[in-house]
Amino acid sequence: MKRTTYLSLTLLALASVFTSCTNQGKKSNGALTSNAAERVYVPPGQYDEFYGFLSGGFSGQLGVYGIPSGRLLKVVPVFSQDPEKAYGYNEETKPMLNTTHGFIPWDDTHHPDVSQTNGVLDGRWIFMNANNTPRVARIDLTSFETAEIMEIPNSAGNHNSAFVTENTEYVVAGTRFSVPIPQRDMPIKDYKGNFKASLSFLSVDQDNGHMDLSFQIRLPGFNYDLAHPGRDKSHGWIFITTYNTEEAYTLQEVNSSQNDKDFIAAVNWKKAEEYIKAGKFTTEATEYAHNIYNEETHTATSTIKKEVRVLEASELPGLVYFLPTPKSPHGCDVDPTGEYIVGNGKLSADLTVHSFTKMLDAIENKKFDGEAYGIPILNFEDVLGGTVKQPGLGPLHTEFDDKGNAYTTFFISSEVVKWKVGTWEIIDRKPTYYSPGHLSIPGGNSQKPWGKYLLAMNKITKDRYLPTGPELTQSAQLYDITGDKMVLLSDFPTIGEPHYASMVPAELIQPKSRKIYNLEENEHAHATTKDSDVRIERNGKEVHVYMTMIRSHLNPDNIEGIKVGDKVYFHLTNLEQDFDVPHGFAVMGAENAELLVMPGQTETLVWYPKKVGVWPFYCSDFCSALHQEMSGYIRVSPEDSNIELSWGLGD
Ligand code: K7E
Ligand code: CUA
Repeated sequence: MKRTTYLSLTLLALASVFTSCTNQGKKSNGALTSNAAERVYVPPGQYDEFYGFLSGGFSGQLGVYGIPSGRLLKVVPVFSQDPEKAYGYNEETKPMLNTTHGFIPWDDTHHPDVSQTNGVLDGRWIFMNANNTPRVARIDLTSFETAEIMEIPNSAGNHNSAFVTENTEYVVAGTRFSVPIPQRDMPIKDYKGNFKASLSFLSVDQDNGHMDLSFQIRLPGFNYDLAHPGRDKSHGWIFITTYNTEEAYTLQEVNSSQNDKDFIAAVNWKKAEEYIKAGKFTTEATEYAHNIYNEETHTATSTIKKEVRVLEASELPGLVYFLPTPKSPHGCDVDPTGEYIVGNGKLSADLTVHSFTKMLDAIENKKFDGEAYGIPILNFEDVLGGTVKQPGLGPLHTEFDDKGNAYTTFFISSEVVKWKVGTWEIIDRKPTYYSPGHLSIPGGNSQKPWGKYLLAMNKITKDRYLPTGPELTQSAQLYDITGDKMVLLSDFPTIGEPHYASMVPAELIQPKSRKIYNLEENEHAHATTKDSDVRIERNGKEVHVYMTMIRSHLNPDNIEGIKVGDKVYFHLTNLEQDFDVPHGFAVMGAENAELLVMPGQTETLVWYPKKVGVWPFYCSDFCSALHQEMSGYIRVSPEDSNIELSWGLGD
């Protein structure tokens, strides 16, 4: 009792310190209330209410945070190598990073999106885009591991990605840059009419999550920025912002901002399915990698696929329509009812909201205002659902709560603005520190938002954190949105640059979280599931060490007969069948990474002995009281020595 009182007093004191610091000289903001600290405080030993999945931007990874505390729980390696977990370094996961450009160990990732059932987040998988070398990843939310990566052909700058339809029928991925398709050597100045864009539909197997590139839609050579699928009444459509409808290829900051309106492309993917069924596609030769991690073999494979089905938008009526939208729109967001499509025109004074019902009517009654490359442009006035007047400067993204409100970030005026869907009136505005990109509400891009928290992800954080040299951390800010007015609760630093985030109630994921890999189900080609199978095999200069790990020894722990110039494969199997007992493996002079082997799992590290000597190896994860004893020696002899292979554990 006494302790509780002391604690809350401390928190109150802390909170008031925060308040006075943050609001220095700008008291009127009043964003941070006195009990903010309590509202984000998760006491030791207790769990957060939500998982927050924040893209790592140029780190290529996915950050997993507890919300509301902002505590970092895990960095899931996705598109970048990670020496902490040996992802992309061990033999098993290297194929995950294979592409038709070779092994690509880095990317830039922006948009995580959680799988849905009936328009509601279901917590099975999370999909995420690689911007630079176009790919889409699927992360399994039982293991929190990257389970699959699909390269996207005929795409360049896979920014407009990865967006999940209402029953996870498809993950949709659009190109940002238009390019020659197929790629060829041609003058850049011949861009107009010759460069093209692709919108890819990856179907998802509902049993195992496996993706398949079902088809692509070929579109005019604009830039396609962001998208959201329709939901409920607009299910079957996807809406995509375009910019650079000028088709400029140089000094884009000027030349792509000429047109008063660009477009939101409304794509009818149910219609696309009909066209596919009716055989209205062409099968084009191309190349893309499809990489899958198998949980039984603990090993990934990479397969190069060779063709894709293509639907030509300009030749297939009813497939695509353009909704004029001012002015270089960035975010494209659909409200929970599926009726309203919000276009966030970066250079526009107002927010433009299109009506899905009006759009259908305009299509039906051919209320067109010309066409672009054979695609009808709908009449602006006839599809306009409403306008939010002068809400702020530089709108980027919008999300929704469960009470009919929308929240939009403004990059230039550095704020989140809350407005009412349908009446378009502004209800509240709160500053962010500073320059937010995306914002996220749990389920805020689905039919069912959990309108409790809003997370704004900020690009600039000068003066918010202790300086760390020229590079400052990027940051997320959490707001309580249960009341009429938003309440700023906390700041927390993030890995890389968070663009979008998906937040999911913990109860949808926590009960299904994997604890171990069953040793009996370990189908790894080089698994050693019992100590009697421990051995070393030489095949010319290749040496395979079949080693086990259990508290607190590595078996074998003495190895002799290795020679300079050998290629040594350490195949490590963790024999533990207990939650939270990984073992690590490190050997002196390793060029790659340590291994971090989960209970029941097998992983392989390749080691090139270059120097004669006796070199230690050890477990790199503090696993027990005798962790420091979990080690051994490997003797390396000259290349021409004739010392026999031998190994052992104890005498
Ligand atoms: Cu606005 Cu890449 Cu979604 Cu960043 S994007 S902010
Ligand atoms: Cu095993 Cu430390």
